[in-house]
Amino acid sequence: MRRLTTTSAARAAAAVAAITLALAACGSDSDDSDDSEPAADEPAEAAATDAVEISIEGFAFSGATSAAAGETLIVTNNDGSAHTLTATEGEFNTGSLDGGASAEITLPTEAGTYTFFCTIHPTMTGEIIIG
Ligand SMILES: [Cu+2]
Repeated sequence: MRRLTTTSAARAAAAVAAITLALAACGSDSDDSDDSEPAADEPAEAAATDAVEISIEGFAFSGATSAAAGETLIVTNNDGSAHTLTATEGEFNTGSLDGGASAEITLPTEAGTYTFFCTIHPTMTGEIIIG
């Protein structure tokens, strides 16, 4: 019983190895002939995705009020106290930022007006329009 199981496992492993090799060979072939994939040295797309910034100072948010879908948002806390920038519906969140700290978050890809607040000081609120 035990020996039979071992033999089956060994056969299965050999079969998987053979399939993996076949797939690897196939994948390498198609990579050589596939020109539709964007080249790594295309700077245009990366440059189009700028980051927007919001800073926190005096227990208030200031800075960007709009952004492109999926854009990077850089949040900098210039206060002595820790703050967060947290979407009201939870789509994005910096987590707690100590005084002087900053964080980069990715904004939602769905267009709309997103409100946010500081979970430590819920009276701190703001909004950003994405789209
Ligand atoms: Cu706060």
